[in-house]
Amino acid sequence: MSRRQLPAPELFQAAVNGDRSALARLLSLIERGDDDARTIGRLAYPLSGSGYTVGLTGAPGAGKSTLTSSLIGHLRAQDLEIAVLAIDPSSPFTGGAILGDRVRMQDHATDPGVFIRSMATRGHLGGLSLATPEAVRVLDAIGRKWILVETVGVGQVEVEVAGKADTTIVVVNPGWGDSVQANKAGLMEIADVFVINKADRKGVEETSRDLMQMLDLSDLPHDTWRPPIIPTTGTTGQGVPELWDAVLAHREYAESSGDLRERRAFRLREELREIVATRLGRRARQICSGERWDQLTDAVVERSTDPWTAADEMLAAVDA
Ligand SMILES: Nc1nc2c(ncn2[C@@H]2O[C@H](COP(=O)(O)OP(=O)(O)O)[C@@H](O)[C@H]2O)c(=O)[nH]1
Ligand SMILES: [Mg+2]
Repeated sequence: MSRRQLPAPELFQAAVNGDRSALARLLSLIERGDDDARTIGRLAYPLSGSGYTVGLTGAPGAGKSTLTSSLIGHLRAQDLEIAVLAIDPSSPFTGGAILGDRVRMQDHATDPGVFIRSMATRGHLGGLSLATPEAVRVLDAIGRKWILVETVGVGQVEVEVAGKADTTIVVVNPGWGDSVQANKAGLMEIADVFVINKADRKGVEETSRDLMQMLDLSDLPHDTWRPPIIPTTGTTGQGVPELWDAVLAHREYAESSGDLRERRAFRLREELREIVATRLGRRARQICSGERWDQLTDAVVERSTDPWTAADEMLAAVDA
């Protein structure tokens, strides 16, 4: 049997044993989101929990992929094994942006200590918010201690996906104050660490001041953790060690304050709610078709019943 046809549990075992192509296949199944994804989710959950996720988010072109690549270099120099997920909700699998990321990350392509994967879910954002934590969990379950997740922080849903990391880095550029591409309020809310990337350009100090002002004005509980602001130049790696130190400091804070445990619990509750909602949605689509459905809609159209009574009847069949 070729690997392509291996059942999900065998693929999972192969991935746990270090088979990278099995891992890639698992992530494709998760992306697809059908029964296999659920099987994988059940297998991965008990083995997960020791990995730590670091999210990088920000407007397109802010330099997230470039920074990620620099971070990989920094972490590999310390012999840390990492996985990188690049999430792009808008690009199809072979899209230009993803290809660009692959090319940029090619330096690390042959390093067994690094696993890089782009994910997209064909414009279905609900799917993405379920697929992302599941993919992270698989990488965690196979033993990656650091999982970097790059997401484009443009709209509300994307920012929500981005905010699901243990530590979230928000990447901005000098002059961010003038840009309208990013969901600024949302990004402010999820930032644990700010990066002003492209610090080789002018305007770093103004942007830093703007950010500090925004932090001062926001009513977030920054008395416990105030996001540091780190200038970086992704293309040269300048500032990357400082960025990583800030991530480590946030991790330490999150672990010792109980914030991490609280965040993870909150995330799991949200995820569970979403799983239930997704399943109910699917069930709703199933029952809103077929013979009984046709009869009831006809009855409503002919005014022999009203929509509310008809809905009660449909739902009675589900509850039973
Ligand atoms: N001048 C300058 N350009 C950068 C820097 N970091 C990234 N870039 C460039 O900005 C462009 C977008 O970078 P990319 O990493 O693809 O951004 P992403 O869309 O946020 O992932 C690329 O052409 C990079 O080479 C930097 O620190 N300084
Ligand atoms: Mg990118």
